Amino acid sequence: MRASRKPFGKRPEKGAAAGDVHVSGAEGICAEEEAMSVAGSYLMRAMRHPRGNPDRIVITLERLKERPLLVSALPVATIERHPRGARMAMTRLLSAAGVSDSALRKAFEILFDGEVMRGAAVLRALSGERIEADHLRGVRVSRIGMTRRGRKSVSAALGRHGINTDIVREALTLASKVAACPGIVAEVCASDDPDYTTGYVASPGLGYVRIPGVKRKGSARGGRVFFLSESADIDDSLCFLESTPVMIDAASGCTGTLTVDEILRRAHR
Ligand code: WAQ
Ligand code: MG
Repeated sequence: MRASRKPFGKRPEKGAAAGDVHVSGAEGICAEEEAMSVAGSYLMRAMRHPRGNPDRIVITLERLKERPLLVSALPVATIERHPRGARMAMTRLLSAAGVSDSALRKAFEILFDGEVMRGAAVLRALSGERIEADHLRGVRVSRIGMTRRGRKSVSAALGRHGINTDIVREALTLASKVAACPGIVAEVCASDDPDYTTGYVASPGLGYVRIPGVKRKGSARGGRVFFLSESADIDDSLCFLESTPVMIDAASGCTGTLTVDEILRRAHR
């Protein structure tokens, strides 16, 4: 699903959707008999979105031709509020995962200073070179979902810590697919919902690390940045993210709050 609206004060260009403001997007994998109710729930989400009223909603359904790849969810942890701020926590985690200072600076600009994108920006983890072709659209990770078994096991693990919400489950599903992408180094995310201020850093070694207070309440900024290794083949990585169907089939556990040091100590690369 993709919901957007025309920017205020500008006359829409003829037939163009390119300059539209992103309101909401969602994607999933479901059985054919669930398609109607899933599409209905996406429609409802688009129409009641805290980012405002869309004037265009597109829902696309595709029949999958290949069996989804089954992966485990990343292990989940939440960090304690960092004394030097959430950005410092993000910086320490991403540096540990192998992201350079210059790539980090670029990522923060994209997340907190730029126009909200519909998808994710993709940067080389060392040079910070921006790879994706369309800087407003970015790369949209699609064809993601959970098997019934995966949903049960993830819901149970998250539920023990009171975080079994749609937002967390969907973000964990996306991050677990991204972590399985060839050439991926790490991901950073801040929600674009004005009232949702918890973001995350994820990587194959760190897992899914939730970071409270990454932005001010009420701010409609946010975004995602994927960091790729310098040697990653762009076409392979982007094709995996956009097209390969991936489903979460099991949880890998969930812990309560930890300090950044504790997370770095238990991380594996
Ligand atoms: N593929 C690529 N980028 C995406 C996708 C996607 N499928 N969906 C969203 N984005 C980008 C886009 O730029 C959005 O503006 C940005 O990410 C944020 O999307 O555990 O709600 O859907 O409590 O607002 C994190 C949960 C929630 C933390 C993230 O993201 C937690 C969230 P949102
Ligand atoms: Mg959002």
